[in-house]
Amino acid sequence: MDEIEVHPALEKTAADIADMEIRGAATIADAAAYALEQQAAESNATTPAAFEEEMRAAARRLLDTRPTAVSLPNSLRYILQRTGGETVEDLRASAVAGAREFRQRLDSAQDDLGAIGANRLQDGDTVLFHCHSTDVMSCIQAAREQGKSLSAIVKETRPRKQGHITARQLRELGVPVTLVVDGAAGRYLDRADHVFVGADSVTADGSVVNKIGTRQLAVTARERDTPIVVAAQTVKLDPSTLSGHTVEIEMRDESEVISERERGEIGDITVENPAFDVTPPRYIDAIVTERGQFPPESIVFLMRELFGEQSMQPWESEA
Ligand code: RI2
Repeated sequence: MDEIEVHPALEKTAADIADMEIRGAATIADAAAYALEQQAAESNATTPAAFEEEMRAAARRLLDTRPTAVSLPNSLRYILQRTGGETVEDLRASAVAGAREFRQRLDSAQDDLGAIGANRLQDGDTVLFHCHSTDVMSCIQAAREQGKSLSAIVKETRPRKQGHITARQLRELGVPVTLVVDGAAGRYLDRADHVFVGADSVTADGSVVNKIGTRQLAVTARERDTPIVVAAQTVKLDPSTLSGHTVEIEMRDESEVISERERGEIGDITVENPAFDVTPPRYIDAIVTERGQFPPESIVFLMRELFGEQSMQPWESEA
């Protein structure tokens, strides 16, 4: 257990990520980077070793929140690998600069990705959506700015009904929305020209880890020949999968699925609430990143280029 106290603002960010007050892979990465920046800026450490140990403890606290979205460790790794120097002030300045650079890159990556994803959309197209993804919304916003008229079918996305967030934002972009329950997606795929989903992590073999229900949707979309596009900035690429690690699927509380009263009425049952699933590359047409559009099977080359030589866990304590 960490005995080092982290900054109260970082503690609050960690709690908000765990409670999903802060959610969405890119938004989590941005909030984590900002929290680490605050930790560095306001650290009272008096020696370089104490400063570095404090930063590692802060990163571990953030990592403890949710296990699946790789954007979180990728953001912490980016900053810790750029934190260096002989004095506390050097370390502080490099950590703050690293965090700011990371957040700027995240912002511009989403804009660049949106412009590429928008090219897939034609005027008059209907798009089917699952859950809520800021990377996906960036594609839609760019298409709307190009003057394309679109229609939307939005899956409710149980258990947390995050489709409602997508529906609201699509209305703000002037896109007419039809909201459907998850089980109706197959029927409505006949009306859709594309399925657009986000990602929490993308593995080296091109599998996409995303909100539960994505796999079922992708299999049905493939069967109907409806192209399925994944909008995922490169911060969603999981470098640990290059060396055979697997992505942990977060299991959330059963209270998101069933109330205590309902449970009592049913009797003795097990309730499971996995937040994510894994869609194999054969069901995905393209992964759209800020570096261009890739067939899922080729994403490994981009992953090697971006993460090839990096130390995997800079938040581990030094022996
Ligand atoms: P952006 C979300 O997870 C959804 O699964 C979404 O597709 C993914 O993060 C990516 O979101 P959650 O945090 O980074 O809502 O594109 O469980 O915003």
